[in-house]
Amino acid sequence: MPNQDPPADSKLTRTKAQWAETGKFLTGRHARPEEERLPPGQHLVTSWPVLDLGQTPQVPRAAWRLEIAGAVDRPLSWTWPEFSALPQSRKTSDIHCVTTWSRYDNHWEGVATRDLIDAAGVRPDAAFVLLTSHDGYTTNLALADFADAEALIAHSWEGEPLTPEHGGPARLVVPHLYFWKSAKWLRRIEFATQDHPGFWEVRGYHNRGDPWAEQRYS
Ligand SMILES: Nc1nc2c(c(=O)[nH]1)N[C@H]1C(S)=C(S)[C@@H](COP(=O)(O)O)O[C@H]1N2
Ligand SMILES: [Mo]
Repeated sequence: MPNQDPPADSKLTRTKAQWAETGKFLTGRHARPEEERLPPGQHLVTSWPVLDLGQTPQVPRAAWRLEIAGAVDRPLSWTWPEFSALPQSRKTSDIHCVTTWSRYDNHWEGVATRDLIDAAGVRPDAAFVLLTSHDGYTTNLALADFADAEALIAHSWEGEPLTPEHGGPARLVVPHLYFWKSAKWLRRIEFATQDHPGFWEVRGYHNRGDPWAEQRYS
């Protein structure tokens, strides 16, 4: 299985942590998603850039497991066939990356986070979610953001299986927050009563990451 140690800081990681310190890309504007589709300081792209810590875990679907842990009635470790047997959803959404590119109308297919929450029996005292990936990446979300109606664990994009570069076999997609919250190569979802800041959140990125409020950095 791919290495699960937290990744060592690379030059790119140090550069991005420095952007957080100096407030790079901030425009100081605050917009509303109902009025402006493109958040402040973003520009549109039509390609789909690859951004990650530089490792591309290769996880065959046969070896893939998705662990559901923490404040749940039914801790689980789903195999690919079990995950595929859950209710499947199709959603169309925009991507907003904190490095200022946005990409409209991405067509995703996968398991809605709300269906996953039902399947696992998330307990009423859970308020936070910590995601862990096969490259050692982590990111944290409020349960309310994770459970957004547009959020899903995606296995397909534009009708094709997600490629390893973009987080296949399965990744999170939470389109109303900056894309660093959308963990690629997902392997574990932990529901918790306390918040546990993730990889970028401890390196100066905002804890929530609302693009329209330009919550790039903390
Ligand atoms: N496991 C993992 N997920 C990750 C990352 C990462 O380094 N590792 N990078 C995040 C960041 S900063 C961005 S912008 C998006 C990029 O997704 P993409 O490469 O599919 O465009 O993945 C996010 N999810
Ligand atoms: Mo990013």
